[in-house]
Amino acid sequence: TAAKAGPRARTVPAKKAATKAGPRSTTVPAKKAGSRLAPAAVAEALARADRTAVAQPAPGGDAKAAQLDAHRVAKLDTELTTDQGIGVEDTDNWLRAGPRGPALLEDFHGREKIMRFDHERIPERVVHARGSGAHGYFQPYDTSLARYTAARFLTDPDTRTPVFVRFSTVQGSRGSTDTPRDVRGFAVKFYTDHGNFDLVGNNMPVFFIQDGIKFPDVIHAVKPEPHNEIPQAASAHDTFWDFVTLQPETMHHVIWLMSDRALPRSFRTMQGFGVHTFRLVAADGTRTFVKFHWTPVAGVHSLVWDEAQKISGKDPDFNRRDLWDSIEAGVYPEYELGVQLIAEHDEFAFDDIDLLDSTKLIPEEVVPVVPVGRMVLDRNPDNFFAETEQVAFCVQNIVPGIDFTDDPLLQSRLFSYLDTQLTRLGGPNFAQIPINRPLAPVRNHQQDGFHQDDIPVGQANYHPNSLGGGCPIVPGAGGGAFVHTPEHVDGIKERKRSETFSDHYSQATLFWNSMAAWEKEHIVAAYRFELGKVTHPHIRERMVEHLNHIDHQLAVAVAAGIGVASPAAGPPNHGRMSPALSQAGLPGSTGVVGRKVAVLVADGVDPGVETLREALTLDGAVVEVLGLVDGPVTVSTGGALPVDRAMNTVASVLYDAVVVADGDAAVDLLVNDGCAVHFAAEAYKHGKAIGVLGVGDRLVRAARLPVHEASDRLAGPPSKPAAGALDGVVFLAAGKVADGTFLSDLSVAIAAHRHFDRPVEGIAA
Ligand code: HDE
Repeated sequence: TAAKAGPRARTVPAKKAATKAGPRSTTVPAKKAGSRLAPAAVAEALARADRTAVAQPAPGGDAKAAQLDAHRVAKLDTELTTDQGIGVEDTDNWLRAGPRGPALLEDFHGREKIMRFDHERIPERVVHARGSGAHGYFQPYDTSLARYTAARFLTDPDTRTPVFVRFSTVQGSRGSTDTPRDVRGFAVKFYTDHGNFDLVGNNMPVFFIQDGIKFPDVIHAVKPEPHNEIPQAASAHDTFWDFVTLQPETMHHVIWLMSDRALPRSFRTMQGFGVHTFRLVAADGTRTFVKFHWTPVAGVHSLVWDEAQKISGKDPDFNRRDLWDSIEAGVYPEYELGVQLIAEHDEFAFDDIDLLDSTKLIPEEVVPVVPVGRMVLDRNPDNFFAETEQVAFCVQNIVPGIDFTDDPLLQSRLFSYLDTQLTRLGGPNFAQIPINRPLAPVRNHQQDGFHQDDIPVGQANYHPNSLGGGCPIVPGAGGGAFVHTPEHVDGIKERKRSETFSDHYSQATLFWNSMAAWEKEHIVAAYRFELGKVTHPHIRERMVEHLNHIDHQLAVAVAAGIGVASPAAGPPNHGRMSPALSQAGLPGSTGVVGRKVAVLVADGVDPGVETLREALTLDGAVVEVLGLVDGPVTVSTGGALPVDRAMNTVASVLYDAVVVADGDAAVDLLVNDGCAVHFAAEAYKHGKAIGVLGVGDRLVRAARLPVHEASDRLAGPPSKPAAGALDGVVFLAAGKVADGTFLSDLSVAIAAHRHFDRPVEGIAA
């Protein structure tokens, strides 16, 4: 439609655009096409050129996909050219004087090829350098938010707004691992009809600092230390803990960082938060404070720390691969957007929370999260650099119906994100990069600069003008323009923080109190691990003092692990809880969809394993059969079973559950293989569901897992009804078929994600 016309339509009238053959005319020159291209390719190139005129929604796609279409370059059926469209005779040999002679400067193709290679890198993001992106859409459920906001993309259930989302870690470099203990970025670019709205959030609802002026300090402290650039993708080092212990406002975010929230199992299984308080603005001007929440449909699930560290070696692309594979498999990551709404007159209704303080959250039990709509990620990018690397999220990108608040952290971000793109993307025209282009028309007198990709036509490049018909006309408030909400501002110019920002412990205590027993154990272990890497004793001691202000038991437990004297009783714990903060209390996954199951087999395997594989696959699980080596294994009844991978190329940490196959000969082989025994033991130690078929039980024994009265169980019912009663280990008696009760028990055990109640002391894995 005209409203969704691509940006080129604005500068080049549609009729002309077709003859100009669009941006790709350099790689697919229409004139020369006859000599170089197959007829189908020519037709395709011309059709693509046409599409540059007006972006049409692609079949089954969306308006953004159609806009990007104009920039896609297919190489199939084409011939090699230089950047100037000149055909290349030979790309394997530099032009030289004789086969053994010196290289000639004249080789324009050779020089261009090397020059382009030399300049492939751009600066990585100073934070959130490591990330993965995906396309999708957002759609509101109904019109219920219309009372609060004029933003149609939030209130019109018939409007599907294209989005691009980038998930990231914070500390590590672009090539670092996916699974450090770290905050995750959750940045969403909505390509709305009224321009781009960027909700640049994190997977934790609070932030380390209250004022943006401290951002360089907290980031310098957490990043690799300046003298030796160690450690990569880790907060477990002196400078981080030195800083946070001297800046107690960090304490709330730090306890989130020590929780399993810092180790998401998947980008599909983590929450997202806008963190700051924003405003919704209704058509009649009414303003309402709002906090944005994303809740994953697949449940909120994490890894455990031992596992996360091992994954960093076994598959540093663990989360990236999971996102990519899920989308390719059609298991689309999905999130519900929810809002907490606070009437403007209630700004000061919370005794202990200043809405402008980003180190505080509003408990969901106090202000409920109202569901607004859903976001589905259904398309992988075509090119990592062009899209995921070049996407420029800017907190300042806001659309009518939403507005900022005076949160001092938010206010600094309004400057930083625009500013950082200048260096990162090489100039002020980064909004013209295809992934950043809004779908809404862009018309103004901004001009020139590096990488100007548009050709503005006309004489008048100033406002007001008469030579250009007064255009572009300023639409004003009535014309759908963004209007800053009028607000009375009065204050003394001073560098001062509000007194209402001074409580740094009570919400850290709230978080701690709300945790399940296993979550508390993981938090204590995380503090011990991180502080155990801190070489200066006085920093460890300072941290124990802070913990004592959060909870005395917590401080005592951490102190005992890091060689610090147990502190005397601290201030009393206020005893309040917010159950919504506990992952244990959040909805989990409802089935096995997208869950990765490893099936351990060897020669002589019982054929029953095939039934199980089919049933789990049918339910949406990703089942991989692992042999001791690659290649099919023999089946006890004759024939062969294909193997997906050799066990030593993967590890239990890359799966959500393990099944041990039945078959005397096969289990003998597995029991004698250290890799297989370790596989089962490690999966058990990490709390994962384990399915044991028939004599596969012998592997569980070899791994010395404390689940044995197993043989007694086998003498009794083939498999107990409640998986929980077995701590997530589900047995099938020999000779029985792996369906019915066994299948449903195993599925329940897998969907439960982890079984942390089982005893794991002494498991060697
Ligand atoms: Fe960022 N942050 N940030 N941040 N941030 C950046 O912008 C900054 C903060 C967040 O996938 C940078 O384009 C300041 C809070 C995400 O591309 C930079 C302050 C939250 C991403 C920047 C903060 C975030 C960034 C680096 C304190 C959660 C990755 C590259 C005032 C609500 C976006 C870039 C992507 C990236 C500055 C604090 C989230 C330097 C100054 C709070 C998800 O501009």
